[in-house]
Amino acid sequence: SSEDLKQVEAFLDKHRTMPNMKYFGKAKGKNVFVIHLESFQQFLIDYKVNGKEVTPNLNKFYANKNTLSFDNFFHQVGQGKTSDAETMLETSLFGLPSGSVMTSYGTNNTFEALPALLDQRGYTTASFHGDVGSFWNRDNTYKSWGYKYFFSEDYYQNKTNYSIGYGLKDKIFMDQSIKYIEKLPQPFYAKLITVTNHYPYELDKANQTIEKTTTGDATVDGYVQTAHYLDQSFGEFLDYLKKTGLDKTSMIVAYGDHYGISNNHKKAIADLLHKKEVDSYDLAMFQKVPFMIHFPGLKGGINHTYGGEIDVMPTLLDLMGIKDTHMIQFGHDLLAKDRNQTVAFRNGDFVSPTFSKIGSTIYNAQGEVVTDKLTPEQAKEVKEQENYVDDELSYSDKVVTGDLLRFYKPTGFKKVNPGDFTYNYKRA
Ligand code: GP9
Ligand code: MN
Repeated sequence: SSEDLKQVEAFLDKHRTMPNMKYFGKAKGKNVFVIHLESFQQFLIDYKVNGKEVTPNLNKFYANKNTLSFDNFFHQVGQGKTSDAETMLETSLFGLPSGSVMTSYGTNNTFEALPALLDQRGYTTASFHGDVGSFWNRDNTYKSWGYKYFFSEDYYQNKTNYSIGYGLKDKIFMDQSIKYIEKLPQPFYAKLITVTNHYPYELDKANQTIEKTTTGDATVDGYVQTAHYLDQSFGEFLDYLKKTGLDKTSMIVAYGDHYGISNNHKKAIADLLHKKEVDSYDLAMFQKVPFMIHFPGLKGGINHTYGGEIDVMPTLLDLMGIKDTHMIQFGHDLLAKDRNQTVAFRNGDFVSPTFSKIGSTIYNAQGEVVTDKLTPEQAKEVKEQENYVDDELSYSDKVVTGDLLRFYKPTGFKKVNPGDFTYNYKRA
């Protein structure tokens, strides 16, 4: 009911942050590229196999003086995997405790999503993906989110060896996306979802241009090869942006959607990290994924704030100079100075620069178990973190399962009519 929405708003109002004026509006009017790096974990940045960099292009991008890179940024997905990442990034709502928001609620719920907000401010919005359009119910969800265009598998030429696993190989996908990108009226918001670096990390011989790791875990050892291939496709795409000058007029955002190596592979993970063994805290830290923002003139560097996917939309809105003081968003601008750095995982665990909770165990910032050693003030701090995490997850769930944005009437926001979209346009 609208009463429930009021409760949610009261909770959100208690935790609102102020935008950082050093960054607010700095990307106003620019095109936006969001590059979804499938299953890409932070540990791959600067990682080497036999002395060879796995991701040289992303490493360079990460360290570029005009790139803001976050090294304590966590994925927060649940069962909805990619779809949870997309939901958090573009609506600042969490995925659900089980299932997928996009699959179960994407078709009929009301959203205040990033594509719609941008559409209403004159951007052309488009999503690109080399898999069938119905995967994760994207074709319907994107209409509810206000995407003007969705270029899925059918819009790409597919020949023998063009696809592997879930869809078009990343280099071919990136390359063929260009002809559509070139037709988008500017400014545009374009999201490109890669897929080759996806479990079980298969790749044709010709594209295997780095050696596998040698943990002996067959499902893990191919990961660096597909990551290397993804990195090359990213490098080629950046070359295209440079060649056309689009790099000058665009903000480029790149992020990893979730882990590629699950916690079922502890021994292999320890091997990869050159450790004897890994504990639950190490595994929590292993959930870091890259989040990078780049545009000319941006004051770059490595930012150590703790955050996650839920925080992307408010961060981007602030950079684009779009006021979001009344929006129903569960994240907070990563550049805000007064933000709460407690990062919720979907199961209620959390990490933060002070304390982390995994299962019923509390860890300090050094990763030591301190469950029974907390001072009363520390115990109080942890309790507050726990409450905050429980509240934000359950309020977000209420918004989704109760379709509470039906009752939401912000000034200046027009509700999306999914019927306005067809995604049946001419193939190039
Ligand atoms: C397929 C894709 C994979 O279209 O985006 O999703 P995932 O398995 O990573 O959730
Ligand atoms: Mn994924």
